Parts: sequence; structure tokens; C-alpha cells
Amino acid sequence: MARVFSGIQPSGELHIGNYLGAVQNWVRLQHQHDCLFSVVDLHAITQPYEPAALAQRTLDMAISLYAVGLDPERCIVFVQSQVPEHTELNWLLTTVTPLGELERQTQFKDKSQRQESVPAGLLNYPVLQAADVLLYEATLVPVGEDQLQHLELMREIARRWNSRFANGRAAERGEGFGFPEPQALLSTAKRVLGLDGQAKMSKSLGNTIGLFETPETIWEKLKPAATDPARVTRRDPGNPDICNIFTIHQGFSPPETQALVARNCRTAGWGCLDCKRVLADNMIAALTPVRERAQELRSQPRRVGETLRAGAAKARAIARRTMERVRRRMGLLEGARV
Ligand code: AQP
Repeated sequence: MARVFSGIQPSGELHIGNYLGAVQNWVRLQHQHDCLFSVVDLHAITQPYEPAALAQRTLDMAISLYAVGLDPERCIVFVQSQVPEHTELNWLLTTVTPLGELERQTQFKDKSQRQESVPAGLLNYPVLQAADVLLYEATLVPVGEDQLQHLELMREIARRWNSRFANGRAAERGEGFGFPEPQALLSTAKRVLGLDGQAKMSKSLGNTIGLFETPETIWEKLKPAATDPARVTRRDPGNPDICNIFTIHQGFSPPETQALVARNCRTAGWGCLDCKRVLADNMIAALTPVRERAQELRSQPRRVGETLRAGAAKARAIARRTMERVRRRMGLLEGARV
């Protein structure tokens, strides 16, 4: 079984971009691999945020993950800041990370433009992400397309650390330790655009459909959403391959409906509103039970907190073992020696 790690920031409500791009895959993977999924609150604080609201948002995101189907009996779900080894490994990895690589990350450039004063934590974000994954020696990372550049850097960090600190002769004796180079795992909806059809759907851009919206809101948001820009009038044929609404259909509608939608789009048999109505019905059918499960979990915050702490304890047991080996390889003085 491969080890899988992925995370999500508690920076707002879980939306269908996060769901179709990553989280839906997580639910499937928990049945096939050894999986860890984290609510990465330490990443979320690299953007402006409200301290009084963060803990509640973290709990809400965990509830969302349980509600969509992550089962604490099948995978480890935990809050990043409850496993301090993430920040320790982050620091150690910064010593092998080239500054130039960090400065050329697209997400850093985008997000730093939106802030007046840019915190160093935003620059360091991909190193913390590398620590998240390498701490568990994970080999598969299910993410959306926006994270591919970070994944490439993570592999580079692993290679640099290995070439500096992994000991070849010890490895021959079976005592070596080096980080595996993790691979990204993309879903079919690897990039869901926002409802305006411009930027990617993003919690911080307010262009989302949340996973827990009511049926009325889902329809109200879908109605004006951007489609193929070439469809100006009802009679113009469209191209589903470049339509964001069709991407969302691929996540919520069965294959035969997708085929029907594509045909009716190309022949102008349906207008965009007809296509959106079918999508709304399928989304509502899929998301109503998820919304109900979330409501039930919200009424039991203490139980959710306990489940998360148990998840953090399991994650920490793995993280500690990795850190013992990392510290030794990097030459840090062991307490037992003096
Ligand atoms: N629009 C998207 N399409 C496909 N996948 C997406 N993901 C995010 N947006 C899309 C994937 O969701 C996972 C969790 O993302 P995150 O919360 O760690 O951070 P993010 O990518 O920065 O998500 P947001 O919604 O855009 O958050 P903010 O606005 O706070 O930055 C990741 O695997 C991501 O690829």
C-alpha cells in the first residue's frame, strides 16, 4: 500500500473546486492506500486572517471532511498545528531550499500581489508543504493542478536533502534513510474555474459554490455562471471541452448524462440554462446528504475534537520516527548522548 498525504486550508468553506479537484479523490483513496489528510491551519495563517475565527474554521473544515466521507477508521484526519514536527521539519528543509525557487512560485507571486506587506511565511509556504508530505514519507499527493509547481519543488527539496544527508553506505546495510520523491495525483476536474469563468475557483476570491449551500442558493449561483463565451445566443452551438459548467457536470453527473449534455451543447439542442438545471438537480441530489451529515456533526463539536486529537496522536507517532532519523542524519546532538 502506498502512503498518501494531502491537506486543505481552513481559509473558508469547502467548495466544489476543492471537492472535485482533490477531496473527492481522498474519499476514494482511503479505501486503497494508507492515507493521512490534514486541515493545514499553519498554511492558512500566511494570508490575512481573524485569530478569533481560525479555531472554529479549522473545526468546520474537519467536519466538512468527515461529512463528505473521510472515515477516521480508514484514514488519519488531523489538524496540522497539533503535530509540531511539521514546523520542525519545515525549518530543517529551509536549509536546503534555494531561495530563487521559492521566489518564482506562481502562487507566491499571485498571493503576494494581493497583500501590501508580504510575510516571509508566504514565501516559505511550499517548504512547509514539503515538510507535511515528507514527514510521513508519502509517495502520492492527490491535489488540484494549481499545486503541481509546489509538488515539483517538493521533489527537488527531497533530492537536495537526500544528496546532502542520506548516507549511501548506511543504505547498503539497510540502515539508510532518504525521502521518497512524491508524485502528484490529479483528478479529472483538476482545475475548476470560478463562477465568473476567469480565475480558478478559490475560497479567498469569493467565486465559489460551497459544498453546503442550500438547493436554492446552488441554483441562484449556477444561473448566471459563465459558460463557453462563443454561445452568445440560444441558437449558437457550444464546446463542452472549454465550458466550466461541463467540468462540474463531470464531477456530479453520471456518464450517460455527460454524453447527453455534450451532444446537446454541440448541436445547440439545449440552451445553457437547460444544461445548468440538470447539473443543479444532480448537485443537489449528491450534496443534500452531505449537508445533513455536516449539520449532525456540528451539533457534536466535542466528539469531533476528540476524534481529531486521536488522529493527531497517530500522525505524531509516525512523524516522531521520521524526525529521529532526520535529526541524526543532520548531525543534531541527541539528548541521550550527554
Ligand atoms: N479551483 C480548483 N480546482 C481544482 N482543485 C482545486 N483546489 C483548490 N481550488 C481548486 C485543490 O483543493 C485542495 C485544497 O486547497 P487549499 O485549501 O489547500 O488551497 P488552495 O488551492 O489555495 O484553495 P483555495 O480554495 O484557492 O484557497 P485559498 O483561497 O485560501 O487560497 C488542493 O489540492 C488544491 O489543489
